[in-house]
Amino acid sequence: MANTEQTYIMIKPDGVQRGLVGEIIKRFEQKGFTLRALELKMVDRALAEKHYEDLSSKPFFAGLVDYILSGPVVAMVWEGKGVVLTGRKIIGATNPAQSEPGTIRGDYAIDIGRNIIHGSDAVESAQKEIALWFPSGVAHYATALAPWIYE
Ligand code: 3AN
Repeated sequence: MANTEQTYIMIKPDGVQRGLVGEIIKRFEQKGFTLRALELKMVDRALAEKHYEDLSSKPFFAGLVDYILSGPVVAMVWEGKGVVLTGRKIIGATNPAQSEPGTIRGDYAIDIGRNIIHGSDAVESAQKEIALWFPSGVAHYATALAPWIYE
């Protein structure tokens, strides 16, 4: 069902260290999306390299992996109609210099290599990333939100 589309959102170490966890969660919550999973964790190198494997040939890959390992991340699953695409809009363009004000990166980041947050770029990659970061699955808890969000 479209209302149960899910995406993988991760607050990177800079976002955690800068105290932006609450602000980021607030934006997804207030939009009307549902939080389905959340974990604060240190990432191991194998997981970081797997997550970014499509970028492994890029010159910035080693630095990107070290950055993700540099402190705890907040791994989350968010759910709702169109959450993958809308989540990307809430986050803003990859390079904060091109992110619009009002987006997370547009409001809080300057450098592409310290851009605070990750969001899956397609439904298919979201499913892969959720399975990678939450291998034991995502529990389903009832929420009273749906009748107030969807017609
Ligand atoms: P997005 O995170 O918006 O999906 P991707 O998948 O192209 O963007 O890049 C993944 C991550 O790699 C970015 N969030 C950023 O931290 C890093 N990155 C991308 N391009 C560069 C670059 N030119 N220099 C340094 N880091 C980069």
